[in-house]
Formats: sequence, structure tokens, C-alpha cells
Amino acid sequence: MIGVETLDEFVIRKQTEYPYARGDLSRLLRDLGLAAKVVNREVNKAGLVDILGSAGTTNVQGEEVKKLDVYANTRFIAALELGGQCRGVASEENKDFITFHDEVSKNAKYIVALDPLDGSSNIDVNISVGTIFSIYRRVSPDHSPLTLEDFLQKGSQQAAAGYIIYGSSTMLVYTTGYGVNGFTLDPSIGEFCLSHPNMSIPKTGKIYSVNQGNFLSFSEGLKQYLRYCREIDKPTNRPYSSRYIGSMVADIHRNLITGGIFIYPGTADAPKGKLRVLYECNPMAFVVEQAGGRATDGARRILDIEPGELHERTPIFIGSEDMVLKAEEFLRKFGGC
Ligand code: AHM
Ligand code: MG
Repeated sequence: MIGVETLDEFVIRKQTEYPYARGDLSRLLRDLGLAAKVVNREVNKAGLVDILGSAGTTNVQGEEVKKLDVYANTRFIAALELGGQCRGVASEENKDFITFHDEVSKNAKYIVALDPLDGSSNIDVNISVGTIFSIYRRVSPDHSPLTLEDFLQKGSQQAAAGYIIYGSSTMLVYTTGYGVNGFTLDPSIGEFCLSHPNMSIPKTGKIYSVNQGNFLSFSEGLKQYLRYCREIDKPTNRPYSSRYIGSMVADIHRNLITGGIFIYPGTADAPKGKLRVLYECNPMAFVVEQAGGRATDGARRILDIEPGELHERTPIFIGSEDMVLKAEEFLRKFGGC
């Protein structure tokens, strides 16, 4: 296409810039792009067919599973298995990791951690949801069965990561550690087209995103930071605006473009917060850091966490560097996470 670069073209062009790249990762990214298009088709017609509402089961975290969660999980896993570049998958929807055993996948070097449909409580009310993915090179020997250690790697080891936002338009945003690029799905040609090259997050912003309904169970440090966000101080652009969609992908995507901070903290009842290290926090942290932002658990870099289990959770403070640093300052001074 003249003047428009598609995701597939972009991925191949990037691959040729690295003389020793074998193209496996490129093919894996294209497999994810294909699955995203299929899931997008279903998300877009969710109100028309009988896939809205609950599937009548709960997932491994005891949360209600929506039918589109099940659909997205199946589609992404099938695309990765068929593509042959992925040896196995850990998903929010599955208690244990899955290993692919077919002849092609047996030789694959990569594993994927996946949240197939994040923010799923928003599905029934026509609000943006997302898919989050994280790609690692396996650490166990090639051709041998996968082990838990292949998945319990630090986020800093990610080979690539990104998300798809099913919003007013559908976008795929990803990084391989060389900056962040965003592609918007053009429904008329069915292709993701490069629309946001070299994305960078403003150093500071005017938006803070946190579920303030939980205010009373926040730490003193976070309460004080939120008071700071609401204070009037023209030179520092305060008060900030409060924006909370309840879809992490959508909240962070907006902040990535406009500047802002997204917080899901630990609380008295849930000291590790809600969001999962492997397939929610790590990939979003990789993207945001690559765009020039910062992501910590209030003290420690998210990408340095050593996960102890597949579905481990962590508090997260992520977004514009200056805003995250300021929140950390309050946590240090008044305590908490
Ligand atoms: P999910 O993976 O079950 O959809 O949960 C993750 C979502 C995030 O997208 C969002 O930031 C958060 O849950 C909202 O939680 P809360 O309603 O507690 O604020
Ligand atoms: Mg999720």
C-alpha cells in the first residue's frame, strides 16, 4: 500500500535491520496480530450475538469469566499454536501453563504470557477492553519440555511485549526493546497500519487514574499523594484530572499519549494489589519504560520483580516519570505502597 505501512510490513522491515534475526519473533508478532483481528471482530459485534454475559464459571483467581474472555483465550492460544513459533502459553484464564506438542512448536524458542481480555467487566457496557501479551525466550534447553522457570522470568528479560486496545478504534501497540510503535486497525482493508511511530510518554501530565472507591483502605503515603493531586497549584498544573476507566489497557494507553499516572496499589486487605506481574504489569511496564516512562511497585522497578508463581500480583505505579517519582516520594515519606 502506498503511504501506509502495515504491521506485517513493519515487522519484516525491522527484522531485516538485525542481520542475525531468524524471523521467529517476527512471525510470532504477526500471529498475535492475526488473533487480535479475529477477537476484534467478535468484540465489535458483542451486542449482536449471544456471547455477552457470563460463561457461568470462574477463572483461577475466582473471578467470574465472561464469554468473550473464553473466546479471546481460545483464539489467541490457537493462533500461537498454529503459528508454530511459540512453545507454550501462560494465561490469566488458565491455572497452569500450556505446552504445545506438535512437531513445529516443539522447536520453538519463545513462550507467551497472556491476558486475553483485560477489563472484562466492561464488556457488557460497551467500554474499551484490551489484550496484553508478553514474550520471552525460553530458558530451559531447546526441544525439552517447558518448565515453570521458563515463565517465572523477570520482566527485564522480555523479548517483546504489547497490548491491543479494542476501543473507538482498535490499536496494537508493542515494543521489542527498541522503542514503542502503535498500529491502528483499518477495518476497510483488515490491516493494522502504522499510525503512532516512536511513541513517547510526556515526562509529566495532568491525569491520575486510581480506583478512589478504595480510598479508605489505601496507605497513608498514597492518601497523601492523592491529596497532593487535588491541591490547587497553577505552576505544577494542579489539581490534576481524575480519569479511571477500570480497563488497565485503556487507562494506560490514554496516559501514554497524554501523560499521566495509573495506580493499582496494595491495600490493607490485599497488600499485593490486584494486577498480575506476568501478563498485566510486566508487559505494560516494558512498553511504558520504552516510551520513556516509569513503572514501579512504589519502590522497586516492576521489571526487576522475580515472580514466584504464574499468577503473582503486585502493586503498580506506572506512567509519566515525574508523576511516578512524586508518588514514590510520598510513599517513602508517609509509608505504604
Ligand atoms: P481483569 O483482568 O479481571 O479484567 O482485571 C483487571 C482490571 C484492570 O483492567 C483494571 O485496571 C482493574 O481490573 C480494575 O479493578 P477495580 O475494579 O478493582 O478498580
Ligand atoms: Mg486482566
